[in-house]
Amino acid sequence: MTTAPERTADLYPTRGRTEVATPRQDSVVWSPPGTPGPFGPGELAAFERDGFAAVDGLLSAEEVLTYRAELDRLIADPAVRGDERSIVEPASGEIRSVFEVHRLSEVFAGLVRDPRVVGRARQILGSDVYVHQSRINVKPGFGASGFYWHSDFETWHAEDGLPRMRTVSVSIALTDNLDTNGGLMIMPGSHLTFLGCAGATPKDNYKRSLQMQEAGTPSDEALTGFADRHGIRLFTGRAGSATWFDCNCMHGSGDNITPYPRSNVFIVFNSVENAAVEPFAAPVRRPEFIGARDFTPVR
Ligand SMILES: O=C(O)CCC(=O)C(=O)O
Ligand SMILES: [Fe+2]
Repeated sequence: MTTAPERTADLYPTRGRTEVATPRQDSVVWSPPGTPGPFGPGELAAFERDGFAAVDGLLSAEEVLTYRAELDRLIADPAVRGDERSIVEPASGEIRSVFEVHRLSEVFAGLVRDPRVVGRARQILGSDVYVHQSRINVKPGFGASGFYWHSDFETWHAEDGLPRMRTVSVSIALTDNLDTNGGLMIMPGSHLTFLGCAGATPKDNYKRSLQMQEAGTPSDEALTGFADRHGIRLFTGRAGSATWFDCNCMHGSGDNITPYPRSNVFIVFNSVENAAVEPFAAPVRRPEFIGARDFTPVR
């Protein structure tokens, strides 16, 4: 075996023979205390401790209407439906997710550049940022399936080659997120432990994992330990509210069997100082619409 000198050290081993927990090796909030921005100092401290911060009314009711109309336009467009960036529900054939919405749509590109959005990402990550991934999870009513428990960073490290935990997501509600329609659940404080998952990554894993996650799934024992230690918090809020969460939060959501859609846009910001390298635990890179390789900072 040869060791290429340029290979980036793997601080977070995963997809080996056994599940292994590693303490977080990275900061959570990267900007120095007192750095100005949309988040107040108390909010940043809570983000550091819990791994998330909820922002009520990030968007006005009027803005929500604009983004909702754009979502409706996208999912009604046969060209979008036929695009590889649209993922359909295996059972109903309805659109489950649309990836790279900030490239598909000028309206969502504007949302990424909005200072209320990118400003918070810069404040948490302490640098310029680029978009590693964007997606809308549509979650229509009457049976849209959920997202099983996972850490996003586990996948982004294993399959996309993000070296360090310097990545943050925002989930912005485009419909009301109720306590019944499949809202996001996070285990507070779980972001401080990296759970390396057991099992090698199959080639083309992403095609299956976008419909139903398998590789990168924590064991029942580990999830029980995490939940007993940290508890589980459900995020609800009116359309226009937002949840910021660290890349290593243990999170997921249940099915939506209500009549009411739960449609949220997710934007994943990565620090330009943490650009993707080769995957740490997968045979091939995922496509760029899932894991970006264009590291141009958002301006
Ligand atoms: O939409 C959700 O409820 C969760 C989505 C999620 O965790 C993801 O897209 O990585
Ligand atoms: Fe996720």
